[in-house]
Amino acid sequence: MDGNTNKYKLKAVIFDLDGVICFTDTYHYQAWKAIADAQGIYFDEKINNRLRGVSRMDSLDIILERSERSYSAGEKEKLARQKNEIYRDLLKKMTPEDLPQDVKATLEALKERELKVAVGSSSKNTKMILRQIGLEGFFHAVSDGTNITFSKPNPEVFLKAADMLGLQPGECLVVEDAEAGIQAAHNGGFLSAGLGAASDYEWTDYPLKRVSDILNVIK
Ligand code: B16
Ligand code: MG
Repeated sequence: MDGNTNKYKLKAVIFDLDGVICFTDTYHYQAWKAIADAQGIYFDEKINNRLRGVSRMDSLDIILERSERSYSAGEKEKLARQKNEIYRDLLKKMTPEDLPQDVKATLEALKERELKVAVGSSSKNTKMILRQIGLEGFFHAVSDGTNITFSKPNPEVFLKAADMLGLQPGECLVVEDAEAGIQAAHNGGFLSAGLGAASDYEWTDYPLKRVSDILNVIK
């Protein structure tokens, strides 16, 4: 990444949580699968991929697309609450061992280079997850599902993170694994780096094979 070609020099990296910093996606899948099975609704990994970066209630709406009946607002609230209870029980199993070494080393290297680091996640469980994996208090800013009204692809979660850091969007690189997240970054005027399937979405500025690849492109 050539900082000179950007309007601003990069001063911060905003990390998505699920699918970038750690792999809670498997726990989301298990919890939603339990809910879908109990309701007799078909659910598979392909549908699960559509839930990446999407809020809990919007995720439920995607799952209910396969249902033969409609659900009242109250029923939906109950299902979302049950899913979250199962999910949080699974999260209790996480430890600092669930922070990939590549991610840990990258976060430390960014701090050594005096870049700011932040989290931009749709999850309302972000603080619990950071605590479980030993990253509580590590980030300069944490923007998550508890401080936003609009979920990705709305850029609110990243705009709030930039605001907490006192920086402009053009000064921050967003690292994402989800199409909704890459779109959110683009919509907010951020540069984006995409992992996995997000490495070749239309709005992805920098494809990554692993998180540490961002160290090769940030000067
Ligand atoms: P919660 P991210 C997202 O996290 C997940 O990818 C998505 O599957 C989940 O529905 C969403 O958080 C909300 O999570 O139910 O814990 O509030 O990728 O934005 O870090
Ligand atoms: Mg994600």
